[in-house]
Amino acid sequence: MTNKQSATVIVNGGYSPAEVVLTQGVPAELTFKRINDAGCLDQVHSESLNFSEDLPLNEARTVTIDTSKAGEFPFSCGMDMFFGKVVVHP
Ligand SMILES: [Cu+2]
Repeated sequence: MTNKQSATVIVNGGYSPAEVVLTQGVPAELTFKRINDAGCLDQVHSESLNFSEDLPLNEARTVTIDTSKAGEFPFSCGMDMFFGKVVVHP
C-alpha cells in the first residue's frame, strides 16, 4: 500500500515535466529544482494548490500537495508566463 508519493519538476527555461500526475488521497510532495538562470522562473506559485515559493538556483524546494480532490491544478512562474499542472486522478 502506497502511503506517500512525490515528484520532481526541473525548472530549466520551463517546467520539465510540465504535467505531474498524482493519485487522489495519497499525501504528496512536489519538488522544484531550478537549474537555469534564464527567464523569470525564480518564483513558482499556484492559487489552486495554495503555494508560492522562491526558487534559488540549484536548490530544491518542496511543497506539499493536497490530493483530497481530483482535477487539474495549474502552477506558473511569478509572472504567469510559464505554466505546468498537477493532475490528481482518482
Ligand atoms: Cu515568468
